[in-house]
This record gives sequence, structure tokens and C-alpha cells, in this order.
Amino acid sequence: ESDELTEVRNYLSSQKDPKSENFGALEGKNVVLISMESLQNFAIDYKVNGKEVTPFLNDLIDDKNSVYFNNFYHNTGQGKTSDSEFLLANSLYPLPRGAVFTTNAGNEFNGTPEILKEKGYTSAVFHGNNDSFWNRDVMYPALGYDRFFSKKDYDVTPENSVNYGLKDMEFFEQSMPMIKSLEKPYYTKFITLTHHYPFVLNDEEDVMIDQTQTGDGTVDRYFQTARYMDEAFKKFFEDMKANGEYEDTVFIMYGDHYGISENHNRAMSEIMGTEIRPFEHTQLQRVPLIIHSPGLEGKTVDTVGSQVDLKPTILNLLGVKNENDIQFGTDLLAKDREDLAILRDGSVITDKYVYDGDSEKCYNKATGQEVEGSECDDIAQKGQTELNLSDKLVYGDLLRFLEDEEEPLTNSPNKEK
Ligand code: GP9
Ligand code: MN
Repeated sequence: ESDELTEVRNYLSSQKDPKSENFGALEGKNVVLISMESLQNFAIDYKVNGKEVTPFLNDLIDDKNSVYFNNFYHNTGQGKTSDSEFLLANSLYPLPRGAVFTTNAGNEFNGTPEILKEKGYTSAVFHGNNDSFWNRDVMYPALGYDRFFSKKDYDVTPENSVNYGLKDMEFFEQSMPMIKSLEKPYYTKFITLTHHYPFVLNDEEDVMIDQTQTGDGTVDRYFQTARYMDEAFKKFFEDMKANGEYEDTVFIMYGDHYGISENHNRAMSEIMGTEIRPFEHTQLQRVPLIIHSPGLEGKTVDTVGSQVDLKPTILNLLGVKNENDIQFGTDLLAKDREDLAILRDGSVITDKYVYDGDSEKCYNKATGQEVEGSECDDIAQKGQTELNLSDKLVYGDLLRFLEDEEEPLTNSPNKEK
């Protein structure tokens, strides 16, 4: 093992290792991950002229079989959607600049799909855009994906597309026979597209809610495409039920990254009814996370966490021990986990504080009051340490030094030993 990898290991073993209480609770279930394009948590329960923006998701959150996380942040950087995918697959941070999917696709990884292969899972990604966007066609095999259903697998026409590609409604509909063709259990990810900047719909019947009236077109349209995506989820769940694909499946839905940048703070202050200071800006980096499965005990969890925590959370639910791996995240469902989210810009959120990495300001999380003095110094430092170690690991391709103490991952065609 390299010295640098040992340094990463030593750091991680000095951190709290929370005990999972849900280990194996969803063992053997199919997994359907849904990347909800640009969906920020503020849209949940938000109403425009008395109408909910996400009626389906709101109901899903209240469902007795759904766990909803309301303090869950994205850790993405310039690689946007692809950064969220990287986090999810590896429990490592994306890079401070550029997209790790394009710069480091040749690295050795221990992706979630590859790990699940040992458990007999078939893995696939579904997305209605070109397969080479974000270098996905190269990166997915490196993460251990068996199959990538992309634009060329769908019937994509000018009529059923908008913005980057196939409209979400069509996307889910056309995906049904593809899902059914997969050997079970499956581990899949659906990447939605319609609720993407600049948030446009091209068909009157897709408009299901009014625009807001801030005068900032990006913000005003945001609610319409979010509402459309929500409707697509509703249809998808109905179809999954009708096709017998629902009962044995766990759905994990997460917002991939922000959709409204700080260039829109004026309009957002109208939407939120408050000035957007660095505190509010950082809190706006929360994205929804919902885990739903028949039989799962529903609740709302307010632990502070982020996308880097998804991999250990999923592997624990599925009952997969992954002990020799390097993961920066921890199981979101472990009761004794440390409340922590480290954002790519160096912001750090705990149960007590919101530290904004950009302005270097420190706030009381509960009150939003700015805290003068050094109270955030420790967490700011911890954030830097952790990001630096993760970057070292990715830039140095250090996972290639990781020895598989148990069985090597022999079924993986993508892994060179
Ligand atoms: C492109 C889609 C959007 O295929 O995933 O990418 P983004 O711009 O959000 O990173
Ligand atoms: Mn995206």
C-alpha cells in the first residue's frame, strides 16, 4: 500500500464509525435510484398560487414506507450531475475543478455497481441524452455498470424532446420494457433531464402550474419544470406497480445539485421571504433525499448528511459488508452518526453550525445568527482536511493500491488485477 493511501486510511479510522442498525433490512431488493435534475429541497412543499410544486413527492414523503431526509446536501462541483454520480458510486468527493468523470475515468474504482455484482446484482443506467455526455460511456464500465441505456436506445424525436433530450414522461415510459428485460435483482439509476436549466417546456399540456412572478425568468420557470418532473415520477410509480416491478424494489430519489445559482439571489429572496446571506445560500444547497420501499418503516430524518453518504447507506440496507474499501461517507440511518456535510466549496454543516466556505462566515444553524470568533474553526479545518485527502486519493489514483483482503472481484470484466 502507498504511504498516501495509509494517510487516508489513518484519517478515516480516526473518525467515528457509526453502527448500522438497518444492516440487510432491504437485502436482495431491486434498487431504483432516481437522479432528480436540479431539484433543491426548498421546492418540496412549496406552493405557487396555492398549488404544490411537487404534489407526488410530497405524498411520497408522507407515505408510511418512506424515509425522508430534510438536512441532506449535495457535494457537487463543476461536474454537476456527473459529480453527483461519482459521489454516489464511490463515497469520494468530486474534484475542486473540472469533472472527475472526464479527468480521471482511467482510475481504479470500487463502484457500488461493481461491489453489488458479488451479490448477484445486474446494474444499468437509464438516460435520454447522448452516451458520451460527461464521458459516461467511459466512466460507467469503470464503475462496474453492466448496461447503459442512452439516447440510442430510446425513440427520440423533436416532438418528444426538450432542452437536453428526451422529456421525462417519455423517458420513464420508454424505459419500462428495458427495466423488465433486466435480470433480477437489479441496481439501476434513472437520470432525469427536463428540469434542467434554463427550465423550458415546449408543450402546453406539460405546463401544470403557474410561473412565479419575480421577474427573473430562470426562477419563475423553475417551478413549472419541477412540477412536470413530479408528474413524470407519479406516472413512473404507477407503471412500476402495473408491471409488477414495485413490490420488490427500493426507490432512492435524490436531487443531483442546485438548479438556481447565486446569480438569482434577488428573486430567491422573494421566493424564500428572506434575504439570501451566505447562511441562506448554504442552506439552499440542500436537496431532497427519499428512500421508499414497501415494508420500510417511514420517518423523517433530520441528520445532517450529504451525497457522499449514499454509498454506505445503500450497501448497509442491502446487507453488503464493504470493509476494505475507502469511503468518506457514513450510513445516514445509523443513529450515532456524526451530523456532518462537507460541500465542495469548503462549506461545512453540522448539527450546530453552518460554515460558508466562500465568505468564511460562521452561523448558528438553528437561529441563522452569525457567530463571531473561532467557533467554526475546527469544522472548517476538518472540511479542508477531508477534501484534501479525497483529492489526493483521486489525483494519485490511490485505489489501485488497495488490496482485496477477501475474494478479489473476479466477475468484473472492467477490473484489471
Ligand atoms: C446531461 C445531464 C445534465 O446528460 O445529465 O447534466 P448537468 O448539466 O446537470 O450536469
Ligand atoms: Mn444535473
